[in-house]
Amino acid sequence: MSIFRKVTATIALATMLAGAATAVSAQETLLRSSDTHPDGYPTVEAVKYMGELVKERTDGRIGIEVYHSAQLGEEKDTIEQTQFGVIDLNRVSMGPFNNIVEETQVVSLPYIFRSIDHMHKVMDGPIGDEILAAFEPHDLIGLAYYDGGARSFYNSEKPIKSMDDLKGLKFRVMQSDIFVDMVNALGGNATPMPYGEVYSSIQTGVIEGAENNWPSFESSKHFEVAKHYTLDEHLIVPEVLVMSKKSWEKLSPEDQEIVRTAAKESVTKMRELWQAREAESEKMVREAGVEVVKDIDKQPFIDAMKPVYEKYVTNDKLKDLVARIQATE
Ligand code: BDP
Repeated sequence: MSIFRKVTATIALATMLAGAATAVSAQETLLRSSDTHPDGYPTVEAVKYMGELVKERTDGRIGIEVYHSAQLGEEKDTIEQTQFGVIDLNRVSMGPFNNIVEETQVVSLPYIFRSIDHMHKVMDGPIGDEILAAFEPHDLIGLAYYDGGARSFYNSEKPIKSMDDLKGLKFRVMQSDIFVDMVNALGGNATPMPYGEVYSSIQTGVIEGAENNWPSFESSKHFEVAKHYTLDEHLIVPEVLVMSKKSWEKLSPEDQEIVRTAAKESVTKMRELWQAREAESEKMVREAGVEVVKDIDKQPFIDAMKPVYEKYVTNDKLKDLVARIQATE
């Protein structure tokens, strides 16, 4: 987006929202929350649930309205809007934060987590808290982490049974340099682009594929145009719920506490919804005739990531984080 279009979009959005955290009545504050996913998706439902908790605990003074289905824009743009205070809350993958909050890079490294359990242990503990705190100098308050499963490659051309099969195929990645280098190191060609453009780009052959978890592969309908899915599980990237620091500072310390606690409590709900949705999405996608390659030797993929780690894990802070994540049992 050009600067001009971006500024125009920001003004348009600001006008549409008539100022974030609008005072609906003398007493009521409505926080606007953005999500790229459709209504009913676990992240959308979890933030709605958080909203119910907040409303109950503030006797209706504060509410949350979730703008799902990318109504407020694509992630990269909504992140900026959240930093500006035009959007109050935003549920996003950690990936698009990589070029803003350096610490998010470590949890976006391919194969950094050995399993979902390993990811939970790290993110639920002191390392997770440290990374949440790292958002604040960037005008954002990190509230809680949600699950994003494991991401794997899908494409329209052929089943991928080894790294060799990725050669020459063009894959869309989220807008972060790490993912570009990741795909290139595996022998494919990476094209960063907004999520909303992926379906038509595969359909028209601009790219051959992308990568994502079961629920996103299903809800985005990418499975209709990419019939080959290989469970190489190269990324387990947590998702994060952030609040605009500007909106946060408008709340009293008591209300901040209520919002933070409700966000943390919505995590359990999210994980339940996520597990159920993963199973449903897998069933739906398999029934639609997608060919799934499940048994793939991941070791060559893991080995190929060495240059990616070397390129991104450069300073002591990041080296220390990576070492501590790897040492977490
Ligand atoms: C999904 C994430 C979402 C990202 C999307 C993507 O939940 O935040 O926008 O992937 O690939 O899994 O862009």
